[in-house]
Amino acid sequence: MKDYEEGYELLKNKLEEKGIDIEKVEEKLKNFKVETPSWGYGDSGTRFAVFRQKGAARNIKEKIQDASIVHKLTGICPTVALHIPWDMYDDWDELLDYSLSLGVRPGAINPNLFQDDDYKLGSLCHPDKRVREKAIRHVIECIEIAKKLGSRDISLWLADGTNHPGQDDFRRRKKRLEESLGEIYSHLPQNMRLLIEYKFFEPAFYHTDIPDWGTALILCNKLGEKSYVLIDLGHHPLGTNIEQIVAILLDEEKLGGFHFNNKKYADDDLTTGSINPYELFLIFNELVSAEEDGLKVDIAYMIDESHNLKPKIEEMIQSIENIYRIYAKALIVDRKMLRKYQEEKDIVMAENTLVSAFDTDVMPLIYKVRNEMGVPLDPLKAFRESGYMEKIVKERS
Ligand code: PSV
Ligand code: MN
Repeated sequence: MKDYEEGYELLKNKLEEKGIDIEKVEEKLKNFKVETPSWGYGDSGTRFAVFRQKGAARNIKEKIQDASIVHKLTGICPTVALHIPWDMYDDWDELLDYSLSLGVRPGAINPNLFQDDDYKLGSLCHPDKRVREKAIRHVIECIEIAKKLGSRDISLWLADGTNHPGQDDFRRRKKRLEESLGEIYSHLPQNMRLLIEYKFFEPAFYHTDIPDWGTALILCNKLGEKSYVLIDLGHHPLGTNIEQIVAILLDEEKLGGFHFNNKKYADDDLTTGSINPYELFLIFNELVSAEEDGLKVDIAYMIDESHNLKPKIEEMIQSIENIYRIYAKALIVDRKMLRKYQEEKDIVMAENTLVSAFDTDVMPLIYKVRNEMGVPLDPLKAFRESGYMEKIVKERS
């Protein structure tokens, strides 16, 4: 008998007593996928300094190698998001073959509209047509790359905004943005999606052109059915009820993507679930509930973190562990009882229904699923024992 089997039987009985279909839960866990970001494997820093790590990936192939080891050990990360031009490559067919040979493939393509001198006053909202056209051309180039790689999503985040009142005109910028996005959208093939990410401040300090989900939704609705809002967990003012935003966008069938991370103060990109795991649970609770209510939920789950203190691959595995465990907790919420308590206006028991799922140790369930998927029960331990880190430190020194 394996160590977790007794715990699994107990949990199974408990869930079955509540009428929860454990096989369905296991199936969902097996099908869950989360994308890791290429920029999470290379050296990065704060605004003040870059702290280099021994063994950090130096180019796109090494980033893909690292992403593939993460997938091998977790079984749920088969794609890696690319950032252009950071991950520019001269032969995309070759890069695709290389990824596939390692068991992963490129995922969302992220255009970079913030790192060029021309973008000092904005990209798609810039006052000058020349700069807007350059930014549009870059996104169209990303669409072409996505086509070659078989990627479905273009994930767009803009640094556009102003630092000073009066610097530019809000409504004019909005019109420019709509026009630029319209041009980009007209180049998007039928089977691709444009994900629009919002962020309330930074790098612009006075105003940001896409500051919130409402603005992103207005833009998506104007563009059409191939565009969706992307929620980055770090992009809200403190105290924002993110799970409510999730619920509203799900109900509008306009939520297309997620960037997981956690924040303490601003867009800190901390380990997902490390600061407020209960918030992450409440977010997953909305996602699971919408799916069970039959809403169309087609969401690209992605991690958006780039760490410079923790070892990068270990940190990625740690984030994935938190995401998976908390997702499993949301899958075992007793939804029938929750609805019943809500209808009876029994606020205490309704809340306790959520807390009880959150407090449940779901690890035996996860171990069972991992065992059946043929991946290590403890991916972090397996990574530390694999010798991979020592190998890349030597190879990449
Ligand atoms: C910057 O805030 C950011 O984290 C955005 O969320 C993007 O998704 C990511 O960087 C990559 O450009
Ligand atoms: Mn993001």
